[in-house]
Amino acid sequence: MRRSPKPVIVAIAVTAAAATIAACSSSSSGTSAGSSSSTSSSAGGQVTLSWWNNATADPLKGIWVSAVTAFHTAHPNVTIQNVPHQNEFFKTNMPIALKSNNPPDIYQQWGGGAEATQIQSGKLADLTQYVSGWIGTLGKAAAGWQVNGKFMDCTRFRFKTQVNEFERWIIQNSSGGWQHPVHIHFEEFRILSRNGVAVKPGSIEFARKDVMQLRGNDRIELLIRFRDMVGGYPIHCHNTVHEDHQMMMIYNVADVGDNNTRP
Ligand SMILES: [Cu+2]
Repeated sequence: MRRSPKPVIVAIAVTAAAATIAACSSSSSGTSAGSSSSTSSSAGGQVTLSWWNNATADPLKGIWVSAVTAFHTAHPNVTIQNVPHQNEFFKTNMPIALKSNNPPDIYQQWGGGAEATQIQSGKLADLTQYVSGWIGTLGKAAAGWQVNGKFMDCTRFRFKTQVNEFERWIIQNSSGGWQHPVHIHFEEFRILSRNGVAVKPGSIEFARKDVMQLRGNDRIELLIRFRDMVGGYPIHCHNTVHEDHQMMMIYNVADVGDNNTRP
């Protein structure tokens, strides 16, 4: 490696996650945007809540039905109406439901841009205080799609590389079985080794690439060269669900790089 004083190893570990749960506030106190859901009801100590989720098919559909039944058994005064919808439904109809002050009491959302906008509407309840005692027990399932434990931040570069230099990067999948097709923008790279096994001529992986197949627990060592252009570029998982929910980072090709080995 040409980079002095020693090659930079950029370790990029990806972790897994699922959607987040958002709840709509039914209180109008403290905010002019408070909603009044017509789908929840309370009478004689009995509460009925509507829940929109995307489990339209088994096995998850059956799991949620069982969960709703179990919750009602544990809390006989609470009935949850399980309402499955297709994924696209949430992108188009949740904003409409919120704008019309007729949202479900609980709904599924994927963290990221759409949820950020909905939070700004003031119509969602912050559940942090209610879940902080146990949410950690869910492990990665509640951790969000992250790179090196961080979500995408469009306002800053995670690291800088130096123009006209090479770097050696380590891309490590520690997400517990999820696969991530990782796409590096701007320059193509060469995979040097996968899980400690050198990639040699004749292997399909020997050619230059801009996307790598990062299978469960894979560790890929690659060589990447930055030629005559400077500027900011993204690295992201090419699974669009992961990508759209913050499994992404941006880096900067600059006149002077840095030695950040865990950006
Ligand atoms: Cu992914």
